[in-house]
Amino acid sequence: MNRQALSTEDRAARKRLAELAAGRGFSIHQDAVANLFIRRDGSNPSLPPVLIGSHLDSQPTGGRFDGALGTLSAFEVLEALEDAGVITERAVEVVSWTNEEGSRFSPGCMGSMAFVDVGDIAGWQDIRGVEGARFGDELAATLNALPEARVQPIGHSISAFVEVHIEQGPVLERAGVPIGIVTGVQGTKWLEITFTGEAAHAGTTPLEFRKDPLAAAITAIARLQQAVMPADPLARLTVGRMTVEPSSVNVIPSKVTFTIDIRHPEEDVLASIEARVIAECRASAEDHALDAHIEKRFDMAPGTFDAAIVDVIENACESLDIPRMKLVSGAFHDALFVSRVAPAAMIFVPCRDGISHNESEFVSSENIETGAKVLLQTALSLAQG
Ligand code: HGY
Ligand code: MN
Ligand code: MN
Ligand code: MN
Repeated sequence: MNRQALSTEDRAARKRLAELAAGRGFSIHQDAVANLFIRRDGSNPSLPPVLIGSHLDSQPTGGRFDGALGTLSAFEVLEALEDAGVITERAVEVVSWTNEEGSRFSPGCMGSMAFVDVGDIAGWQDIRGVEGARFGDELAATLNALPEARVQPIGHSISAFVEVHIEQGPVLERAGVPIGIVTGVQGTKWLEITFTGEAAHAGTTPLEFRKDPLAAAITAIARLQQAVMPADPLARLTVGRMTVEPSSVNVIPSKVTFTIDIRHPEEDVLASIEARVIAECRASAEDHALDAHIEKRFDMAPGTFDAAIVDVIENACESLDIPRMKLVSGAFHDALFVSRVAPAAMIFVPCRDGISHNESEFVSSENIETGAKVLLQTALSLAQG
């Protein structure tokens, strides 16, 4: 499904969630970057709320569960508390973070970055989406699409944050364990590289006259693919997007732009891979007599979650007699940014064959239910003062 951030489809999903919330008498609000909050009051309004949730935006060919599972499981927790007439001391709030994926507009995690004051809402306004839309216009349309969700100051105080998410990898399924308690998240860097050469005739231009940005990109990428992941099983290097101009069968391209997504659990290794990518790209550009422009599009340092929240999730699993295992997330998540302002951790559920960012993404109803039960028990523990 294609529900990219701040799109018509994303606005429709937010609208539906807001309607469900209104139907249960929960209050809703949004902030300046359209993070959407749904609140069920507690008995002591002076206490900062417990925050649970995830994101609704998706990849161009994303699955139904990445993000949405965590957001709807969190909403289900509010409904379960309401149905059971449970009064928690702290309010419990559900959040849907804006633009976690970063696919249409980079960086990713814009909502949670802005919430913890490491974003740049003003600086993001003129960012263009891959299809050309302006971020500021799409953000305004998204805010205006939910007039019932008043815009309130960003970054309100919370006591803790817990996010349920599909693992997006094979570990839990292979281990036959229904719950992952996420202790940390590996680091991520996104680079966008543009090589500019000279369009020329494919048939008449000999090698020594060519300024071919695609040849340079292929050379650099081949060298990196042969060097980085084979040398380090923990390293991840992905070229996810490439545009070629003018993209004609018989024209030597004038310009090529491509993205490189780098991941590693160790910050210094992540930095050394980034340096290697930059060096290879610059060397290949020089070899092909080209201009290279390299931009950092996302930079999320690896991090660990709060041990106390990990313990609360562990205790929740224990009380529910649910097998669990601890693991570090290979995917980045809003929870890691949120952990800068409040104790946070995550609950993973297995997804079939570990496949995600793919429309065949699948989670069994049993695993969905188990994840929501652990989230409910965790939220209850955190919300009782
Ligand atoms: O790319 C990620 O790690 C996340 O799934 N958006
Ligand atoms: Mn996600
Ligand atoms: Mn994702
Ligand atoms: Mn996430």
